[in-house]
Amino acid sequence: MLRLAIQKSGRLSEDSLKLIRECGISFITSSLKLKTESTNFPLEILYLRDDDIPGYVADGVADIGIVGQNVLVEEGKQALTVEKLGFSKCRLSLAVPKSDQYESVQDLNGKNIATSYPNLLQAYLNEQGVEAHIHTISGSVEIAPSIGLAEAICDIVSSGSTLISNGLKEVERVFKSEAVLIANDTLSEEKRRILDKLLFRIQAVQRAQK
Ligand code: PRT
Ligand code: ZN
Repeated sequence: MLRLAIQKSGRLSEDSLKLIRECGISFITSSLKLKTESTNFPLEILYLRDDDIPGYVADGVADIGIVGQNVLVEEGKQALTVEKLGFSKCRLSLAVPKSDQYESVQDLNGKNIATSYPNLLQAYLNEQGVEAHIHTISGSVEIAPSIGLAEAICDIVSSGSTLISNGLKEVERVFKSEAVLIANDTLSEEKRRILDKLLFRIQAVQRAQK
């Protein structure tokens, strides 16, 4: 039996469950349950916070998982990636107040930037040769400039409407993300065979959608 970790409730949940169902794998879900077993495939599903998924897969508590590349790379676990899944696409971007004069990323030198992705942001700033102060906060990043916590933010954007409604403009794209399938790198031969079967079905689903 292979253990798959998916997000319990959030932007990845619905499409993760949909993909598994499209692979012909049946299971009964209940919002109260923390795990469920498939009735027709050797798969057990664990429902977790997305941030915990890379760690659980790396430690072998779960064998495989579905998570956003933003979380995976922030946690330094990109080596676990097996397959890109094409949903939950978004980007990590820098944004500043709409009324600010902004010419280039060099304008961020010496500034305070609020983010939940300090590692991805630091890597980007190093690449660009910018020295800024990173303030790590766990949520509501978009309000940081208006409360005087930071002059800029670095946050996940998809439609861009959250930035606009907070009086901010997107100025740099730091990282592009989509959902990926990840796997523990020391799976038993038997689990590896089940994963290969699952991957074969996922690829068939993806081909059919093109
Ligand atoms: O509770 P748990 O920890 O599991 O969930 P979470 O709240 O940390 O994550 P969740 O469900 O918000 O997002 C899960 C994953 O979905 C992220 O890690 C991304 O890979 C992906 N994703 C795709 C997004 C978005 N689109 C997105 N728009 N994650 C977050 N957002 C947020 C963003 O933070 C901002 O507040 O939506 C807002 C911006 O959206 P727009 O459309 O207004 O630009
Ligand atoms: Zn999370």
